[in-house]
Amino acid sequence: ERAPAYDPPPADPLHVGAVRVLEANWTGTSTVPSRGLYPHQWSWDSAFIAIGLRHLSPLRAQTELETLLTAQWADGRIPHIVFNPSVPLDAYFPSPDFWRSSTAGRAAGAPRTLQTSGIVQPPVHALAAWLVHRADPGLSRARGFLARVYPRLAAWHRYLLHRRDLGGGGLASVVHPWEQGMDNSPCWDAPLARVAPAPARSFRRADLDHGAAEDRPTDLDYGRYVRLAADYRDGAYRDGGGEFAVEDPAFNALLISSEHALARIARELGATGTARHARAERLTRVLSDRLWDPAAGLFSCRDVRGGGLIPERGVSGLVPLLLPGLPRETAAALVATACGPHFGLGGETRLPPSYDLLGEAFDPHRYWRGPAWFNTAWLLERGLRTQGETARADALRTAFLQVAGASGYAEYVDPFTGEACGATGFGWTAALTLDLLH
Ligand code: 9WN
Repeated sequence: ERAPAYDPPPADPLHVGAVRVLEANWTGTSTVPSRGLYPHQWSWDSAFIAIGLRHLSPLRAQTELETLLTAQWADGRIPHIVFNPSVPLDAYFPSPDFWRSSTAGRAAGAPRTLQTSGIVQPPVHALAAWLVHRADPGLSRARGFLARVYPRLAAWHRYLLHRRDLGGGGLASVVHPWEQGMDNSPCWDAPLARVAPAPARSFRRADLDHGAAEDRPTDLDYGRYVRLAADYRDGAYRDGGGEFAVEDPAFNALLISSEHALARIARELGATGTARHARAERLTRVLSDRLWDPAAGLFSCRDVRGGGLIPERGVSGLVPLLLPGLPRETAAALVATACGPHFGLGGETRLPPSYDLLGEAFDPHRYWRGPAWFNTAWLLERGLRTQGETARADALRTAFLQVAGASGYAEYVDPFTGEACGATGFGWTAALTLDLLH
């Protein structure tokens, strides 16, 4: 007797390709953003990656976050890089011998045996932990996943809301452009201009071994990044004294969104979560009071050292769309700005650019000075949905999936053409593709 005819379901090449990237970038305990350019574990990358991995393997998604959290410092900070000791020192700059976390970070409670950086990245982690839990609550409960991560996430938020309230108004400040994650955004040009760059000959850029120089930050930018990081290290990573301090809308909106997620986690663990939701709502009002720029129709960065809002439109200013408690008229103004001439969503651009299309510094290929990035596109997609803008969210989702696949899961793309820039096979691009496919 012949076996019945059987056609396996056609495999979606977009799904298969994304899975392949995540397999290739998985090290056994976490996922690298890119094998060549970024061969260690990055903090906000891992949060976005876990959000996608949960559809593939909830266990691996939990592990991704738990691995990162084992590198948390005693003061609550989650370092922006956890170094893989088996990767050669010269594969990435700045390397562990620059940060010297286990010695210079001792007073701040850096781990003794792991090597990490000493700065942080945006707090996407509690949001990621909640979404990972929801993918398989049974497994999560059986492993005690939330019970183990909750105290660490709570300490992380405490660090940001207390030690990092450098402006004194209730929001967290970043003390280095790498902390906000959009490294060379024109929003940093004015506050960075005050920083004396470290001499170019005092360091060697490993990024240029992998990326085209015209797609990367400049040597002058790097000189300033190195100076700020070295000063922070030389001050034993104590908070408060640095030359650079900025309140950023995306960083704070992610903190607020994660605070809502932490409230849900607390509830799942048997508490009420009410105080955390209330704090998130209060922080949403503080964000509006301190960073809303009514004339520009978006949120701006506040230069805490220079005093005042920075008059540049970055995609970061649209990310507060994520917040359910945003006043109606603010949300409407943000949608209008996203879809207007500065960002061209649903019109001129395929995906939202990282910076104002009409801004003087706009450059469609240079890193965070214009190209579109998939993590911010994912955040805006979620934000539009939160605000009830379903048709716009659907259109952005479709564009995301098309451009991600066609670009080989690129790190970032030309916002008009979708042409790939930077690395391909990039972790969060693949992971967030999986998330939007589900
Ligand atoms: C510095 C890893 C990281 C991302 C950042 C992105 C880039 C590092 C670099 O790569 O920054 O942290 O060397 O340029 O700007 O958002 O987390 O993917």
